[in-house]
Amino acid sequence: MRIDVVTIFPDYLKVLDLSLVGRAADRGTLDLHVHDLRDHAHDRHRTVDDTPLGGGAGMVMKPDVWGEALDDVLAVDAPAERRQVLIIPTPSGEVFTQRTAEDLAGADSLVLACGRYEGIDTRVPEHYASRGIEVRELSIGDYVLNGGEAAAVVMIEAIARLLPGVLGNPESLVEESHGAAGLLEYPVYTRPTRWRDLEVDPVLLSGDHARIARTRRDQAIARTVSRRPDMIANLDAAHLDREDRAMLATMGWAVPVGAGRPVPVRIRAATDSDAEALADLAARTFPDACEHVIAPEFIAKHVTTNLVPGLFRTWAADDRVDLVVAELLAPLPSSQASSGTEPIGASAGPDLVGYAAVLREEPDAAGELPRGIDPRPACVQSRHGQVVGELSKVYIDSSMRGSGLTPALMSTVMQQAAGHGVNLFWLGTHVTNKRAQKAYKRAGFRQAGTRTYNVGGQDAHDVVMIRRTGEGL
Ligand code: 6SD
Repeated sequence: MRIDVVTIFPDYLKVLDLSLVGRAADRGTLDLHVHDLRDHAHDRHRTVDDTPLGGGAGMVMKPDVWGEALDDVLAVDAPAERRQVLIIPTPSGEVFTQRTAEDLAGADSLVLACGRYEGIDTRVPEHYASRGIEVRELSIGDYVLNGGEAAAVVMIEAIARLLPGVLGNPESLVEESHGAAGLLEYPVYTRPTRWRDLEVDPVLLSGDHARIARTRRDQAIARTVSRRPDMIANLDAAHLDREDRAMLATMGWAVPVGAGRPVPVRIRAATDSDAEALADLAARTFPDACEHVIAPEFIAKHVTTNLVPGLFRTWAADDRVDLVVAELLAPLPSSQASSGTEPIGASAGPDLVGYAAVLREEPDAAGELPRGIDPRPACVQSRHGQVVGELSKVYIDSSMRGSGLTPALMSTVMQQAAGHGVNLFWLGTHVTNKRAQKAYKRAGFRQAGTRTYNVGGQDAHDVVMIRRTGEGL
């Protein structure tokens, strides 16, 4: 590739003679030429600037001087199959990204015109574009430099390292930040494994390549969430596996059913003012858990008698109950909203899409257990000193199936309950609900037995699953 740079400070570009760009130039992969703009100014003072027409601060670079310089450097009658691009660094250009670098690395020759002062007369890019030259006005970022030279150095380095033979190890091009994955690069470590009291994750030393890859991907996600939420909002959901989604959901991003991208959610402890929204959510999610096995009228009876706002109000006030909700922070596009019949702005309450509760088996002053707690099945044996909690349970709005919210809510509520002393969790879920059983298994639960459970007066058969803290995961 041939690169020509036009500038009033040719020495500025000498940094490119160092390091890999310089070596590429030595080897002939890169043919770099730097030209002094003042060679095309013909007055005594070699003037390249003049005052702005219409007034204002500073000076503007003269189009006649730039025209002569660029006419010299641009191969005007180059064969059409040779791609030549005129690049003008400017803070008002389109943003130069890795995609731009990849695109420009495919050109045969680049000409970079470095401005100074207030910039180059606007007719210069206009003129060359009208003569059929591909002109790109590019910004390397939202900050203002004194001239185009530093920006030119940045762009040349980013482009040159993509040229075949420039980078020693082309492998390192595959995995890097701002590649197609849409995530920042994972953090990297080398020996010593313990440095100034800082240890590296032992997984990296395990030799277990699948676990290493998973850990790194989780770290890349965590980093991107905290540093570049704009990139998370643009992730293509098709490239996110189940574990990616679970990780994202714990960090406040969930992928709704049928949505192409993650949306912001908040997983938080429920309060009294969530009661109405929780009852609504319970009414629309409870039937999913058992609709094919229990008659609709029994389900309806259970919902209207048990899953009422008063239950959630009591739970929010009871310190033996850990109640966690997932709240949508921005409305879903209407095609994905499950309550599509609601007029806009009708529900003033929080937009809840999931909840999970753990009820600690501990009598209050009056000797009463938490409201709604199920009798502990015989297959759940608690040894001395064990604190039992019923996971009762994880309900997710149909718009959020597979969004990662289920594992995120489960781990949040169990962590919270463990902090309140619970070390033996149990739950009951309908024998036919294999999807739920799989999800609980992934969360570290295992089957302990079965129970018969009364839903609105009708018996249902449940699988009972348990998990001790520190077990399973
Ligand atoms: C006057 C210039 C040319 C001045 C620049 C480019 C970016 N991203 N920030 N600042 C810049 C380029 C500033 O000539």
